[in-house]
Amino acid sequence: MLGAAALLVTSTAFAHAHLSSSEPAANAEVAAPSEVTIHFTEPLEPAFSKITLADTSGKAAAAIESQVDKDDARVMHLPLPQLSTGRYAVHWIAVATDGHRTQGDFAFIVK
Ligand SMILES: [Cu+2]
Repeated sequence: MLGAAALLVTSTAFAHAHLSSSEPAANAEVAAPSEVTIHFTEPLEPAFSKITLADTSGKAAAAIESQVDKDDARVMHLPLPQLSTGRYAVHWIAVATDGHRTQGDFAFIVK
Protein backbone atom coordinates (compact mmCIF):
# COMPACT_ATOMS: atom_id res chain seq x y z
CA MET A 1 0.00 0.00 0.00
CA LEU A 2 2.94 2.32 0.64
CA GLY A 3 3.98 2.03 -3.00
CA ALA A 4 0.50 2.85 -4.22
CA ALA A 5 0.32 5.92 -1.96
CA ALA A 6 3.71 7.13 -3.19
CA LEU A 7 2.59 6.66 -6.78
CA LEU A 8 -0.51 8.77 -6.12
CA VAL A 9 1.57 11.58 -4.66
CA THR A 10 4.26 11.61 -7.32
CA SER A 11 2.06 11.23 -10.38
CA THR A 12 -0.54 13.94 -9.85
CA ALA A 13 0.69 15.88 -12.89
CA PHE A 14 -0.29 13.06 -15.25
CA ALA A 15 -3.66 12.42 -16.78
CA HIS A 16 -5.48 10.06 -14.49
CA ALA A 17 -8.97 8.89 -15.26
CA HIS A 18 -11.35 10.35 -12.70
CA LEU A 19 -15.08 9.84 -12.53
CA SER A 20 -16.81 12.65 -14.34
CA SER A 21 -20.43 11.49 -14.06
CA SER A 22 -22.43 8.31 -13.69
CA GLU A 23 -25.86 6.86 -14.39
CA PRO A 24 -27.30 6.18 -11.92
CA ALA A 25 -25.72 9.12 -10.12
CA ALA A 26 -24.16 8.62 -6.69
CA ASN A 27 -26.85 8.22 -4.01
CA ALA A 28 -29.65 8.46 -6.57
CA GLU A 29 -32.96 6.65 -5.99
CA VAL A 30 -33.99 5.14 -9.29
CA ALA A 31 -36.21 2.58 -10.97
CA ALA A 32 -34.15 -0.57 -11.70
CA PRO A 33 -31.56 0.52 -14.29
CA SER A 34 -30.53 -1.71 -17.21
CA GLU A 35 -26.89 -0.79 -16.75
CA VAL A 36 -24.42 1.31 -14.80
CA THR A 37 -22.62 3.82 -17.01
CA ILE A 38 -19.64 5.82 -15.82
CA HIS A 39 -18.04 8.67 -17.72
CA PHE A 40 -14.36 9.33 -17.01
CA THR A 41 -12.11 12.30 -17.65
CA GLU A 42 -9.60 10.26 -19.69
CA PRO A 43 -9.67 7.25 -22.02
CA LEU A 44 -9.41 3.88 -20.25
CA GLU A 45 -7.32 0.80 -20.82
CA PRO A 46 -10.07 -1.83 -21.39
CA ALA A 47 -8.03 -4.81 -20.17
CA PHE A 48 -7.55 -3.38 -16.68
CA SER A 49 -10.61 -1.22 -16.07
CA LYS A 50 -13.83 -2.52 -14.60
CA ILE A 51 -17.03 -1.83 -12.74
CA THR A 52 -18.47 -4.24 -10.20
CA LEU A 53 -21.78 -4.08 -8.36
CA ALA A 54 -22.66 -5.56 -4.97
CA ASP A 55 -26.02 -5.84 -3.27
CA THR A 56 -26.62 -5.05 0.43
CA SER A 57 -25.25 -8.43 1.50
CA GLY A 58 -22.05 -7.77 -0.44
CA LYS A 59 -22.88 -10.33 -3.11
CA ALA A 60 -22.02 -9.59 -6.74
CA ALA A 61 -25.18 -8.31 -8.43
CA ALA A 62 -24.10 -8.28 -12.09
CA ALA A 63 -23.80 -11.43 -14.18
CA ILE A 64 -21.82 -9.92 -17.05
CA GLU A 65 -18.42 -8.23 -17.04
CA SER A 66 -18.25 -4.49 -17.54
CA GLN A 67 -16.97 -3.15 -20.84
CA VAL A 68 -15.28 0.00 -22.01
CA ASP A 69 -17.39 1.63 -24.72
CA LYS A 70 -16.09 0.72 -28.20
CA ASP A 71 -16.74 4.21 -29.55
CA ASP A 72 -15.64 6.27 -26.54
CA ALA A 73 -12.91 4.86 -24.31
CA ARG A 74 -13.82 7.39 -21.62
CA VAL A 75 -17.08 5.54 -20.98
CA MET A 76 -17.53 2.21 -19.21
CA HIS A 77 -20.73 0.15 -19.00
CA LEU A 78 -21.89 -2.60 -16.66
CA PRO A 79 -24.98 -4.38 -18.03
CA LEU A 80 -27.37 -5.41 -15.25
CA PRO A 81 -29.93 -8.14 -14.70
CA GLN A 82 -33.32 -7.10 -13.29
CA LEU A 83 -32.41 -5.66 -9.87
CA SER A 84 -34.75 -5.92 -6.92
CA THR A 85 -35.29 -2.98 -4.59
CA GLY A 86 -32.47 -2.09 -2.25
CA ARG A 87 -29.14 -0.36 -2.01
CA TYR A 88 -26.35 -1.27 -4.40
CA ALA A 89 -22.65 -0.48 -4.12
CA VAL A 90 -20.69 0.31 -7.26
CA HIS A 91 -16.93 -0.17 -7.25
CA TRP A 92 -14.90 1.03 -10.21
CA ILE A 93 -11.29 0.66 -11.21
CA ALA A 94 -10.05 2.85 -14.03
CA VAL A 95 -6.64 2.43 -15.61
CA ALA A 96 -5.80 5.35 -17.86
CA THR A 97 -3.77 4.94 -21.04
CA ASP A 98 -0.73 6.24 -19.10
CA GLY A 99 -1.08 3.15 -16.89
CA HIS A 100 -2.19 5.02 -13.78
CA ARG A 101 -4.93 3.43 -11.79
CA THR A 102 -7.72 5.21 -9.94
CA GLN A 103 -10.67 3.69 -8.15
CA GLY A 104 -13.75 4.68 -6.26
CA ASP A 105 -17.09 3.64 -4.84
CA PHE A 106 -20.57 5.01 -4.83
CA ALA A 107 -24.01 3.68 -4.12
CA PHE A 108 -27.48 3.97 -5.59
CA ILE A 109 -30.88 2.82 -4.42
CA VAL A 110 -33.40 0.89 -6.49
CA LYS A 111 -36.88 1.83 -5.33
CU1 LIG B 1 -1.89 9.32 -14.72
